[in-house]
Amino acid sequence: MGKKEAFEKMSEAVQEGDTETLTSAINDVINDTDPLEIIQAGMMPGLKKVGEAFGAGEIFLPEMLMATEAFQEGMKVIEPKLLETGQEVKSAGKVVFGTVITDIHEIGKNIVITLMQTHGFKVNDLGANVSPTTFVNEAEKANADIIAMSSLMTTTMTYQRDVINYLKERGLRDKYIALVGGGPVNAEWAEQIGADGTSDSAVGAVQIAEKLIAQKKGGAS
Ligand code: B12
Repeated sequence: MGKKEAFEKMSEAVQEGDTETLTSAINDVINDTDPLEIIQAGMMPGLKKVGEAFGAGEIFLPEMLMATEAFQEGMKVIEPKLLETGQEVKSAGKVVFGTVITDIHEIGKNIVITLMQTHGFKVNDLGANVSPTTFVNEAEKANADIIAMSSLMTTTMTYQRDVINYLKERGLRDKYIALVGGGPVNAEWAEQIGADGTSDSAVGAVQIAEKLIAQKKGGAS
């Protein structure tokens, strides 16, 4: 099977929540395809269509859940390959990463975390539904460089601002690089709430993290 055909099959399988077809299409190409390309060109288009159909009222929560389950099973096949591509480099920096309070979407966060790990970041995954207090306490405990927040809903993105305000309240704002991301987040929002950066892709997230860490370390010496 050609790559294009395999990617189309993956997208359809995600939409149908068909784990078996998805994992078999992934296995067909995994040995000679960039694992990130499989996620981006094969699996994510399927999830995007599911989101659109849900938004349009054409499908309901159970279908969205089935698509999620298939996606996550697919990730289990891809993740080891993705981690293999990472070189053992000295720690690029420490990150605490979570999805904001009342938001349980984790797929994007998990992809960004895996890619950060392949680039030498030490990431403490706080999971989903993370309160501002937990973000900041965990960052303090880990002596982190970066606090990274994911949010997938317009109704929860405001909690990213709460984390930043809470940092300010505790007099810790300048100690951390604050990164924000997730579906509704863009550069304008990041600037508005006083975050240090954002990206709409996992690759971009790693690049901005690397850039800001270099600036921070450069500035500190
Ligand atoms: C999968 C999914 C679910 C799954 C989540 C499972 C899980 N464990 O994650 C389930 C089925 C549980 C779910 C539940 C709900 N969902 Co939902 N869901 C989705 C869906 C289809 C895909 C999200 C996703 O994973 N995308 C793929 C990932 C890879 O993309 P991503 O998260 O954006 O991440 C990328 C970038 O943004 C970036 N990134 C992500 N995080 C970060 C962080 C940083 C720091 C940086 C730099 C970058 C970065 O890198 C990632 C990789 O490229 C979206 C539709 C959509 N188009 O987004 C709806 C969607 C987000 N859901 C929606 C809704 C409404 C809900 C529910 C409220 C439904 C309900 N009635 O119960 C609940 C919410 C429950 C809650 N309290 O959170 C709406 C939100 C609308 C809004 N208000 O904004 C959407 C947009 C669907 C729609 N069109 O209506 N959902």
